[in-house]
Amino acid sequence: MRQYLQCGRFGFNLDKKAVVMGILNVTPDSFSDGGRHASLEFAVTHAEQMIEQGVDMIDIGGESSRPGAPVVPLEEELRRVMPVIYALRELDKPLSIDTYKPEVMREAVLAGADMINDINGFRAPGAIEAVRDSDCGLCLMHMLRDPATMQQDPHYDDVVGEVIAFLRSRVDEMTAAGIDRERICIDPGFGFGKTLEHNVALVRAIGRMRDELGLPVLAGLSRKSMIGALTGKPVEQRVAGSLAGALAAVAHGARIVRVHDVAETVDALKVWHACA
Ligand code: 7PM
Repeated sequence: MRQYLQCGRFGFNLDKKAVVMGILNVTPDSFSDGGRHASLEFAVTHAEQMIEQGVDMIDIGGESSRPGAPVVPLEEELRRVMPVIYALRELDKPLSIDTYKPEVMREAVLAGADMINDINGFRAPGAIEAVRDSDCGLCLMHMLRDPATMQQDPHYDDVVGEVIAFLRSRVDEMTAAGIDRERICIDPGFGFGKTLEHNVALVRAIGRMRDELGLPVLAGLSRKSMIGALTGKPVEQRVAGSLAGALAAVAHGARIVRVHDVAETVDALKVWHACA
């Protein structure tokens, strides 16, 4: 199976190696807030640092999807995200926008975003239409219910089968709308309505997911509670655990890893690919 992902101005050949998506949070709680100007400066500096460290694409997120976190109003999300897209566009790195709001998708695509990363799998009314007529990449993630309720005693009869079935139905709806498969990658959504056991089963099933849907898999394990549960470490001490998670995902067939710790992940993948 050939693994390629069309991402706006860029195209990724994923046959031989995995690529690193660096997380850029532009939520005001991700730094000590000194106002909008300071937060834009902070985001640009962080992005430049990730580029120096060898990041392959930058994932810009303006809404925290933490379970129970307050929903960010549309206008506020646009105020956070749009200046960052404009500021980073000239850096010539693929820009992904982490949003489930169709209006943000539309604005981001107009501003030249290369990828839309939707934790909601483009289920919002108008989401598919918002991205259909562009050539941006699309990350389609599985989430159980919604961020407010997803971690309330998540249950599956067959977690792998159900996640694959969900992703298949979303891919089918998007391709039926005329979207090219080359634009789509899939993501089991680690931590989004999953217990530790569910997450582990899904890491082990990445190869099956890729083969059954014939699409590249993105894995986001970085600093998540799964890493905390396995190591007993708080979030600021999860770098080594997250690296092991990223390598395990790649060993199982993931081709995009979404991470906070770009320098460490880039090094780990260089060694991994040389020895794999
Ligand atoms: C609070 C809770 C803050 C959870 C942030 C998060 C993914 C994603 C996120 C993922 C894709 C985090 C998450 N996770 N997009 N966005 N895949 N495609 O830990 O796993 O980064 S937000």
